[in-house]
Amino acid sequence: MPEPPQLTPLDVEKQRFYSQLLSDVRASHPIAKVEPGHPAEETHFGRLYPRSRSFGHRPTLMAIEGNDGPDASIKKKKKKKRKLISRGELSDRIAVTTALILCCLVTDPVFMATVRSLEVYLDLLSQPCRAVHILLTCNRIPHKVQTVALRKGENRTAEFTKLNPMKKVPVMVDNSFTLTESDAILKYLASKYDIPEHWYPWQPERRARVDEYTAWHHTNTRPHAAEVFILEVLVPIQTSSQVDQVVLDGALAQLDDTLDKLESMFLRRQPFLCGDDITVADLLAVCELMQPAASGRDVLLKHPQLQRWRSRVQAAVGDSFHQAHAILFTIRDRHRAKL
Ligand SMILES: N[C@@H](CCC(=O)N[C@@H](CS)C(=O)NCC(=O)O)C(=O)O
Repeated sequence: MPEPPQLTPLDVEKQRFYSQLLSDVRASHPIAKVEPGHPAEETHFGRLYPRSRSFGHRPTLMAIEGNDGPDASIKKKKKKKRKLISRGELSDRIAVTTALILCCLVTDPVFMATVRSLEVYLDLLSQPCRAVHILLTCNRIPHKVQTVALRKGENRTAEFTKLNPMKKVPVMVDNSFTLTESDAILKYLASKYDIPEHWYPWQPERRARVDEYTAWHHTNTRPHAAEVFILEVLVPIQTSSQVDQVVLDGALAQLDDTLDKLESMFLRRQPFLCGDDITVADLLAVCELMQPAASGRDVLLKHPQLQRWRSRVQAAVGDSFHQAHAILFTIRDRHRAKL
C-alpha cells in the first residue's frame, strides 16, 4: 500500500477564501448536494489511508505535499507550488470533466453515429425519399441508406412489409423507432437532430406555416405532379404503349393550376414557400416538381417565379440536390438522347 500524501490543513483565512470560491460550483451539481463528510466515504478512505490526519468530519481544504512530513513541507514551502484541493472540489472537478467529455461526445456526429443508428429505407426515384435524403445529407446527419428498389418489388418483401405494412418508401428507423410518411420523417429529423431551426421552426406561427403547406401539398402538388410522371413515363414503360396525349394535357392543366396557386398563395411575398428561409416544405415541393423531368419535361418552364424559387432551394441545399436527383437526371438524359 503506498503511503498517502501528507495533507496539511489550510489556515482559517485560506479555508474561508476557497470555500467561497467553491460554493457555487458545488451547489450546481447534484453530487455536490450530498452532505460532505459522508460516513461511507470516510470509512472507505480511512481504510485505505489509516494514517491520514486530514479527512475529518467536515471537508477541510488541504495543501497536498510530498511524503516527507509537515516539517519538510514547511522548508519546501517557498520552492514548491502548492496544490490546493478539497474532497468537494475533487468530486466537482471529476463531475465537470465527465460532463464536458459527454457534451463533446454527444455533439460529435461521428461519435453519435456509432452509438445511435439512423437508417432510412429509400428509392431515390421516389420524390418523398429524395426530400428525406436531401435533409439528411445537406445537414450532415449521420445515417445509413438501405435501398429499396421499387422497380424490383423490394417494397413487397416480408421483411420490408414488417417495417411498413403500407409497403411504401420512405421509412426511417432511428434506433428502435420506426416511422413512415415523408412529412412525419422530415419533421421528426428536424426536431430531433441538431440542425438549423429554420428547417422546421419552433415558433408556433412559423411552424404552422410549414404545416399549412405540407397539409396542402399531399392533395395538390404531389398528386398533380406525380400524375404527369405516371402518364408520361411509368404507363408507357409498364404497358409498352404510347403516351395518351389527351389525358396528359388534362393532367398538365391541373398541374398548372396548382403551380399558379403555389406562386400566388405561397410565394406571393417571400423567397421560400413558408417564409424567408428554406423549410422541409420546400424540399417536399421541389422534389415533387422535379419528377416529370424523367421524361425531359420542365414543368416550371412557364413559371419564372417558381423557377427562381427552385434555384434558391438548389443554392440552399448545395450538392445534396444533385446527389438526390442523380438517378432521375440519368433517366432524363437517356430519354433526351432517344428523342
Ligand atoms: N405519403 C407517403 C407516400 C409514399 C409513397 O407513395 N411512396 C411511393 C414512392 S413515391 C411508394 O413507395 N410506392 C410503392 C408502392 O406503392 O408500391 C409519403 O409521403 O411518404
